[in-house]
Amino acid sequence: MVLAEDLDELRRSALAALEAVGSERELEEWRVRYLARRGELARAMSRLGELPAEERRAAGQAANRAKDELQQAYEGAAESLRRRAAGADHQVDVTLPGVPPVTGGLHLTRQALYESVRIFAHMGFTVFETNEVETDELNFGLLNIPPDHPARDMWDTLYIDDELLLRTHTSPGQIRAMRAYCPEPLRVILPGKCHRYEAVSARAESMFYQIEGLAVGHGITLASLKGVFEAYAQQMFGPERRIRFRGSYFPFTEPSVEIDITCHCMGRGCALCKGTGWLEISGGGMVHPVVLENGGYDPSDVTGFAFGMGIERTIMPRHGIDDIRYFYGNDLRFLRQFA
Ligand code: FA5
Repeated sequence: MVLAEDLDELRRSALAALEAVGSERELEEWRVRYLARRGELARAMSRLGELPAEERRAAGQAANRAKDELQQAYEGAAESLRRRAAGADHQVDVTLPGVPPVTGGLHLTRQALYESVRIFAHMGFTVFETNEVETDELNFGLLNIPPDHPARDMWDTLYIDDELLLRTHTSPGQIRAMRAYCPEPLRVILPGKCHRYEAVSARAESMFYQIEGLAVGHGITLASLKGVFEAYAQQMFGPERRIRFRGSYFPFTEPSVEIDITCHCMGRGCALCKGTGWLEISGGGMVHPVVLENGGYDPSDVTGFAFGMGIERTIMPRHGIDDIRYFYGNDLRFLRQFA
């Protein structure tokens, strides 16, 4: 039965060719070659009439089966091509190069805050968090700076209304901490954001961070402040560093000092320290008796020291940063150097 064998061969080669089809165009070429009116299958079937009558029926049935099978295979291939095209957008090309994930990092100020907190924590200080929006009374009045006191000019203030303001320093937290701890002795640091209505320059920002330190108890002297501050400076900036006190004035400390640290030029004199060998990093002093009283303590019983340092100005020399405006200018080229 030569025709039947030809049909079988045709069916197998058509199915094999369909396996290799990968596009709509190739599928159409396949259909024209095998299934169209003048295609190979139609040509083979046209030979049915040449067969003797007794063979024609069985061969005709075999031809119809081959035709049905190829037609079904054609429709299946068309459907899978359609599905592949619809899902093409979602396909993952595993050979493409990867996209590195963008990782963030701690801001330079935050790193210095954490480092400072760790150092003070080892000396027994606890972090006390206080308000960024303060009352005039806490920011000034209870710190021994009544209304119209000339010392108010030391802090150019951003007021929210007659009573509320953005704190100009972390010192109002002293009152809050004392009221929270009194009558127990306390040793706290108060890190936080401060705001001043100031002309911005290479040395001054309108928003910056301070770390306030406060210790109240028996037998606390200016020498305690010196010891604590020297230990901090040496751990933060290097064991060779020294500090010195210079007489100063703050209404809430008596006596008051400015605290300087030896410059990294180690006294040889450089542009940063203007040839003096010293850099100012903090204000400080013994807590004024009026302030102790406002915090709830009896100044005839206990004493205390306090300091307040600006974080940005303190770490600028360490990183060779000559302009404070880089800190919050949000220039990633600057920030990434410290991430
Ligand atoms: C005060 O703010 C006092 N509250 C410090 C203090 C606390 C004294 C406790 C005594 C006892 P002063 O205004 O000097 O003081 O600011 C302290 C530090 O904050 C400065 O040494 C400086 O490092 C930083 N600082 C002040 N103003 C700015 C500013 N505009 N930009 C950046 N840092 C500033």
